[in-house]
Amino acid sequence: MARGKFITFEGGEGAGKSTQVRLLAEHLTGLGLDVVVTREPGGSPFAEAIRTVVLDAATPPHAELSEALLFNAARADHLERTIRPALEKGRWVICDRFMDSTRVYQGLVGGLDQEVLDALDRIVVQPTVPDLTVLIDLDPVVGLARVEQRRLGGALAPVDRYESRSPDFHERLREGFLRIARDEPQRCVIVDGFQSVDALAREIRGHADARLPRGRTG
Ligand code: T5A
Repeated sequence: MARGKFITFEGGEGAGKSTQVRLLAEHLTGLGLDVVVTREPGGSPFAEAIRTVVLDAATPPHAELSEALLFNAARADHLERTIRPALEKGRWVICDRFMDSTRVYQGLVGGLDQEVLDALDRIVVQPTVPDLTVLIDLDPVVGLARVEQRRLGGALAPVDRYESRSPDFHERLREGFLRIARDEPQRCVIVDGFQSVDALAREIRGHADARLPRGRTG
């Protein structure tokens, strides 16, 4: 059986990742594909337990290395229990955040050495590098306003440890994601998150259909 395709979504807080993950999954399911939607940190029972700990704003700040190890511990379990078995069965996996989030949050912005991150990627991720990564680029002021609006609208999600950081932190996140996507154009596409939900979904569908022909095996 042909291996399924692995698609990841990346971007800053409130960029619209979860919304677009859902819409792309609906599109691909409509085409007859067997689609698994998942997220990071999380996506398996152990990884979800780590998510609770690592995103809890009530605990004091962690050292960047501890965070990177925790995100990667969650990722290793997620890959082993959820992502790789699905791909091997020919299912398509769409993941809300993945390795680029660690590279940006803990690496480019957090200051952790690139060598450490490269080593963790080699140990944990390879050979399961995404076939396509969609970077939703958005002014962080707009993204954070959307998150706040959602909270005021009744979604009772607590503020996580990153949402409350300074505007400069979020601007550096944006630049970090753009740098990775520009350095790896064969894997990544950059889309403008300021469009309407529907226009953005159409653009992302176009990229997925063009870059990941359904007959092609992995
Ligand atoms: N993290 C994660 C690390 O530091 N290292 C790592 O290795 C990993 C994997 C995860 C946190 O963990 C950090 C990064 C993060 O801080 P999370 O709860 O998963 O935290 O948070 P986010 O991924 O940032 O998810 P959000 O839900 O905050 O944002 P999304 O998914 O980008 O946005 P979405 O789709 O939920 O939309 C937000 C709001 O905007 C509206 C939606 O309806 C929603 O209300 N919206 C739009 N409004 C107008 N126009 C559009 N085009 C819109 N699209 C969505």
